[in-house]
Order: sequence, then structure tokens, then C-alpha cells
Amino acid sequence: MTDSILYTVAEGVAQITLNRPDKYNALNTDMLRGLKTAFKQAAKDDTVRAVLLTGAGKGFCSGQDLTEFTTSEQTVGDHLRNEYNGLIQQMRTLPKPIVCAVNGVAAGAGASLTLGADLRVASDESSFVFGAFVSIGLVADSGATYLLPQIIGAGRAMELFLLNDGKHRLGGKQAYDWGLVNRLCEADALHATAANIAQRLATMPTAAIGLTKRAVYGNMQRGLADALEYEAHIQDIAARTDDHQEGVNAFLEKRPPTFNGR
Ligand code: T3D
Repeated sequence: MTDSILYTVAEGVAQITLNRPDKYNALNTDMLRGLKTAFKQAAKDDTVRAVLLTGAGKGFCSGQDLTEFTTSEQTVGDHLRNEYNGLIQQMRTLPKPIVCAVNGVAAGAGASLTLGADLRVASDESSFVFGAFVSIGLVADSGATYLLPQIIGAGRAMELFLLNDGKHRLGGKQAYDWGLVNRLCEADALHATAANIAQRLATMPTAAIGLTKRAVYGNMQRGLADALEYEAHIQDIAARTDDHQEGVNAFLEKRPPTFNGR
């Protein structure tokens, strides 16, 4: 793993930290590949049952490293295809929940990265800059044009893509009011708040959570009839897990369940 991505595992939670604090964790190729390796490791490690993604220092992530941008030999489209698109897909299809702790500014592809997570917890000192793309004459990418309207609606997403630049940032409080962020807390409490949620998720029925991700994200592309059928299909899978049996037994025996993630 590269030094610019930190990866640790404790209490069933893999913490992935973007670690180029002097550049607001701007994403270079080394980091993007390190991120993919980290998510791959989290996917295959059975002891990992939730992921916490955050940034080191005062920023979450300022998007594509613009110094590397000018020296790249690939077209921008190929760079997206090769480095970003698979990463966002990997996050959305990871069969374990991802909590993103937004500790500071999230700009451009850094803002898109927060959308790849399942839950966002933000500090009251955080901010989002979805207009960073248009500010440099680009179109929002890394899934943002697809994911942001789904989360906050097309009207608000357009406002952010067009008007939300480094001088007009969306603050954590407004992001919370708009439903972009699931929990808002003081900066000092951010890590504990996000870690508590991730740790709680890590004790829950992991297979059912992974299948819920598959249903919610997959069903956004289906009509109602297909979505109903898909729910029935994956419910059969969930119903065969140890954790389903344990959940029912615990309820009937009036005791708290102990889920093993299988
Ligand atoms: O290649 C492809 O596949 C295309 C993909 C594109 C995806 C994208 O992400 S496009 C958008 C790229 N990101 C940006 O355009 C954001 C640029 N940064 C900013 O607008 C501002 O830095 C922030 C709003 C994030 C923060 O502003 P502020 O005033 O708090 O801090 P600052 O002074 O501007 O930045 C602090 C340092 O971080 C500074 O370095 P220095 O001068 O102290 O040595 C700055 O240059 C550096 N930095 C911030 N963002 C980037 C960066 N360095 C490289 N790339 C960055 N994206």
C-alpha cells in the first residue's frame, strides 16, 4: 500500500484514510490505485464488516491533483475510465457498508468520492465544492452527475454543479439540511461519531446489508415490477444466512442477537 493511503483494521472496521494533507488529499494516480487496493482488501477480509473512509488533516479531498493533470499522457476520458470509474463502482458494489467521515473540504472528484459511500457524516467545519469541475471548464464526473441528483434532487444538484465553487461552498450544515449528509457534528466529535456508526454496522448482519445495497442501488435502474422480483430474489439469499436465523431466534427468545456476519 502507498503512504498516501492509510489502511487499518480494528473491531471489524477497516479505516481508509486519504493521506496527503498538505495538498488537501488531492488524488494522484498513486492514491487512486492505493484506494482501489484498500477497498479490495476490505472486500476480501472476512473480519472486516464495515469501512470508514476519511481524510487526514484539515481537508477531506480536493479532487484530481491538478499538477498531475497537466502532465498526464492519457486523455481525460481515459483517465476517468482507467482510474476513477472502477473505484466508484467498487464502492457502490462493496458488499459491506461504507461510512464517509467528511472532515473538511470535499471538492471535485473528492466530493464525488463521498457519494460512493453509503452514509456520510460531516463536521460542521466541512464543505462541498461540486462546482470545482465547471470552475476549470469540465463536467462533473466520477459518478456525480448520476449520484448527486439521486440523493438531493436534480434542482439542487444543478445549483451545486453550476454555482458552488471554492468561494461559494456548500457548508456541512446546509449539506445536512439538504439530505446530502446523514449526520452533522462538531469537528472534535467527527471521528468518534463516524466510528461509532461504522462499529455498530460491523456488528450487524453483513450479508443483509450487502444485499440491501444491491437492491437499493440496482433497483434505481429498474421498474417497479422488476424491483419487486429482485427483492424476492435477494431475500432468498438473505434468508439462508446464519444472521437471519440468529435474528429470528433472538427475537423469539427475547434476547439481544449476536450476528457473526455470515
Ligand atoms: O483527470 C481526470 O480524470 C479528470 C478528473 C477530474 C476530477 C476533478 O476532481 S476536477 C476538479 C479538481 N479539483 C479542483 O479543481 C479543486 C482545486 N482546489 C480548490 O479549489 C481549493 O484548493 C479548495 C476549495 C479545495 C480549498 O481552498 P483553500 O483556499 O482552502 O486552500 P488552497 O490554498 O487553495 O489549497 C491548499 C493547498 O492545496 C495549495 O497548495 P500550496 O499552495 O499550499 O502548496 C493548493 O495548491 C493545494 N491544492 C488544493 N487542491 C489541489 C491542490 N493541489 C493539487 N490539486 C488540487 N486539486
